Amino acid sequence: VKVGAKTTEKSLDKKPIDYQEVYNAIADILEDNDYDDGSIGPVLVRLAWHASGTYDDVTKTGGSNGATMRFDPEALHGANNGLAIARERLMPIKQKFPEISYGDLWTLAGVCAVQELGGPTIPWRPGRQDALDGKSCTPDGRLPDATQGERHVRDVFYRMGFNDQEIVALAGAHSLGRCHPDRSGFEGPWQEAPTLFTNEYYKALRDRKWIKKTVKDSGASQFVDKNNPEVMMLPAEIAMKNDKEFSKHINTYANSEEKFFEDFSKVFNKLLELGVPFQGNERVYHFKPTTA
Ligand code: HIF
Repeated sequence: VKVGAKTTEKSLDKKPIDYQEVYNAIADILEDNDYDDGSIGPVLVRLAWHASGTYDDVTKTGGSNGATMRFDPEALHGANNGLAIARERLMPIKQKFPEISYGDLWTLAGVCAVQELGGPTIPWRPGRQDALDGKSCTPDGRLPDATQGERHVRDVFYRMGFNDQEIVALAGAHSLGRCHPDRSGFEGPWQEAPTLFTNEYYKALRDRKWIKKTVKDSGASQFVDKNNPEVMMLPAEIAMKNDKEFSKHINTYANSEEKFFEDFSKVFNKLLELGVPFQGNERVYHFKPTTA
């Protein structure tokens, strides 16, 4: 029996997802004048990264596949404080495109936020499948602890499979967003324009005079710019600045935003794909920014 095109179409009950449409829908909800600095983009980038950064390259566990942060105990891990807000903000998108997995949605949202806030195009492909419960939640402690030093940063990112250059290329994402005393205990943005993706983070880290300060509400120790105490650096970042190998790369990216964008695009894509069981035939998307 010859199966006509019509019959074939009818028997497919699922319409393929147009991920550019999902991207556009997320881009549409980024701006919010009542939230932080006027955009929910930064917290979406943090959600994408915390979903992915639990990956362990030795046991091949963790990562954005499964979207296990929806479940306890991972939802309750201290490192994920404040990310329920990001997950809730994406629910209307999930309702509009119910076929998308949470892991795909969260990582796509991170890509969208970086691009819409002025960053480079990040290649992205679908393929994450949702876990049905919290059985594959990762143990607490896989994400970095900002109170620690460069040895700890290396331990955490080497475990994911990154090298020193890649760690520093990722770090520039802190050009976005801010710390919240009620989430991490730290306070403030890393530089004065927290809704613009630029290489200003590296310039600030390299060139400004950072002095130690205690956050009043939490008692946490952080570093602030001597000339503008509103902006901050985490203890882990000052430790990186004082590390010879890390500081070499900080200097490279402070000198060239172009090089930063090129390397960030590769390394953020790598982060978001850690542990994802791709079939190999997924289309790679290069999303068109809505601002262009
Ligand atoms: Fe962050 N990060 N991060 N981070 N992060 C915070 C906020 C953001 C670390 C600690 C913190 C990366 C690496 C590290 C973003 C993106 C990335 C906060 C503040 C802390 C403490 C949370 C809060 O109080 O709301 C440490 C120790 C890291 C290893 C060096 C990544 C590279 C920079 C991997 C990355 O992409 C973003 C975006 C935010 C801002 C969130 C917001 O709500 O504005």
